[in-house]
Amino acid sequence: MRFIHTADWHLGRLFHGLHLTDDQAFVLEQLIDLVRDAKPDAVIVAGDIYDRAVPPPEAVDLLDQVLSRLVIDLEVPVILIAGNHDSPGRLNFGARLLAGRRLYVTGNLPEACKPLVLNDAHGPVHFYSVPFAEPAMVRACLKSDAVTDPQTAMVAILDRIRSAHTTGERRVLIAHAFVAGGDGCESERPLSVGGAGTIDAACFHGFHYVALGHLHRPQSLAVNGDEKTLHYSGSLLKYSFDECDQHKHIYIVDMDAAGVCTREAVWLKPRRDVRRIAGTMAELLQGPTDGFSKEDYLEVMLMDEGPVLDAMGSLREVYPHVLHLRRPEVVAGTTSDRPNVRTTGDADLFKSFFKHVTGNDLTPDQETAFVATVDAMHTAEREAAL
Ligand SMILES: [Mn+2]
Repeated sequence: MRFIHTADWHLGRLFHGLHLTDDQAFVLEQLIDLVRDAKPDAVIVAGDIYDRAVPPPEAVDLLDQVLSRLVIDLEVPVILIAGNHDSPGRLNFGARLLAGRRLYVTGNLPEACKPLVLNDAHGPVHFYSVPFAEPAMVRACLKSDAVTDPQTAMVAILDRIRSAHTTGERRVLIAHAFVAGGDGCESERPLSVGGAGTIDAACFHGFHYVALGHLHRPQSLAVNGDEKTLHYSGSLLKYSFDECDQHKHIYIVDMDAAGVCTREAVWLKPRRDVRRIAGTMAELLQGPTDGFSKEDYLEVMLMDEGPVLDAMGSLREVYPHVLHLRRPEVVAGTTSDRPNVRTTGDADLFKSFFKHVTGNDLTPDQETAFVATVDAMHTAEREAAL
């Protein structure tokens, strides 16, 4: 049995105000090529299909196209579950109809978690879809007072799966959860208010492969000392600047007759990389020195010590996709040679600003003109207030 494990597509995501749909389409095109070449028996997307409950039409259209090409053109079954960003009810639309074409969608948590059974030369493999659900939802759905938090909710769901299906079949679990010990990043939305909302990895015993979504960094965690079964594929793209050093990929998983899985990580090349760069304006405006593309999405740490006029505008002439500007704390804060804006008069503040911007001292004539202008403004303000 061969399947592809991916998660956290977040279709429709905005990145610093920018729509990422074209970037998402770019890597999903590579996924389709990969499916055509690797010929998996199924493709799993472990939640956060969309970035929000009501996604923009462009995101819905992209998902429609990708799924149609995988399921209809390439005839590969696709298994989707809802993540915490998805609307369970909206994602669930048409689930029974779509299952007839081998697109298996689980938005709402089902009362009875029946497996999807796919066969290979060695027999059946059971795929269990556990969409993200709030503990209160799980408590109501399972009618179990023992469910009070994400941990007890997952335990209740998995106990039910294990008790209903005790035969020795090979089994894969698909879920969207924060497993304790996992390494998070800025683009994940917390799963619970107040608490960490994490689940012990030990809960996930008894499955040959646990295909997880939620954490955007690809990573594996040990289940009772076994490091071979529980994996996060990570998100489709880098969705925050603190992910700039990560490598995003998907897994091709091969399961043998005994259920033992081996994984191959395949990197999907992004249309534009997400990077952090640093330097003074003069250095940065000379262009990239380390061979990276000017077209990347950039967060720039500006190292100049004084004010810089229209830094974003100037940088974007060289790097069109600068999305965020930062200044080091020590520069933005209180360096000793900067005037204190609370105690320094207007004229002295302006002198200091003028010197930073032009490199020259204010001439006596210029200072006189500045003082006269400010006085006139103050006078006008006072008169207007009377
Ligand atoms: Mn996510």
